[in-house]
Amino acid sequence: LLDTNQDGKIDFDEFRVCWHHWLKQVLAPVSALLIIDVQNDFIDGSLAIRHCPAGQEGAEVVPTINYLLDTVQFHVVVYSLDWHPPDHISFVENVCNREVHKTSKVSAEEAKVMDTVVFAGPPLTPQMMWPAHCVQDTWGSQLHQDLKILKDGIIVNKGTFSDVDSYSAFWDNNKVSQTKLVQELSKRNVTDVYLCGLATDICVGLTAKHALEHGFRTVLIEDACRGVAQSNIDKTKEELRALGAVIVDSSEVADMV
Ligand code: VGL
Ligand code: ZN
Repeated sequence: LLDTNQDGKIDFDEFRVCWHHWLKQVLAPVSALLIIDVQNDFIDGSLAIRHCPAGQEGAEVVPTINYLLDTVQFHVVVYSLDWHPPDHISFVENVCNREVHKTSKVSAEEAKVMDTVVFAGPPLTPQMMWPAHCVQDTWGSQLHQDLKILKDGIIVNKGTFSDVDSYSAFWDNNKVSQTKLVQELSKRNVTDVYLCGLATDICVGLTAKHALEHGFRTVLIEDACRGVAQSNIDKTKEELRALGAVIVDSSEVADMV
């Protein structure tokens, strides 16, 4: 599989790339469970998933995730938190305080939840509108009270800058800034990431996509996630499969790690 030089030696650079991309995954796998945004606002608060078209209780992920934490020996556990300042760009309540670009189909006056507004840049940012949610240091941004919190779990905040949203726990939506997540995983030699939490078709999905781009073996634990809209959940799963992700049930994970 590895090309050799004319003198029959393996090229070091090529070995290094192969090591990072798949030899390590076979010879020295290190697993991480990424628990995405299991926060009050997505469960009982302003963006509760039970009020969305897919209509299931966000809280249903909690016992499944606790079961995974109790029965599977992940090397690393990460809790991501949607962690917005009060003046965040995604809050529909803030539209009138921001400059909307002339190309925006929706004006500041008519903008409502789930409309896409284009804000003046740079960069021009099409932004889906949400009710205020997961404001830093409020009840809504706290992890669900029944979720098991490991004392050596790593907390990763995202969406912390006022002017850009961040569905993914890796990159912001403009792919300009990164959270500390990839650094935390890399320094622990993580090769395989397992994803669960809220919402399948938004934050879990985009985090999984970015995990694949970073070269992690990526596993979505389907029954440990809940989503917003069924058609988007299906689309997300199809996209992730095409990109090389594996989609499993929580009962299958113990045999994989
Ligand atoms: C999310 C909408 C806005 C999510 C975050 O965690 O899926 N959705 N911010
Ligand atoms: Zn958010």
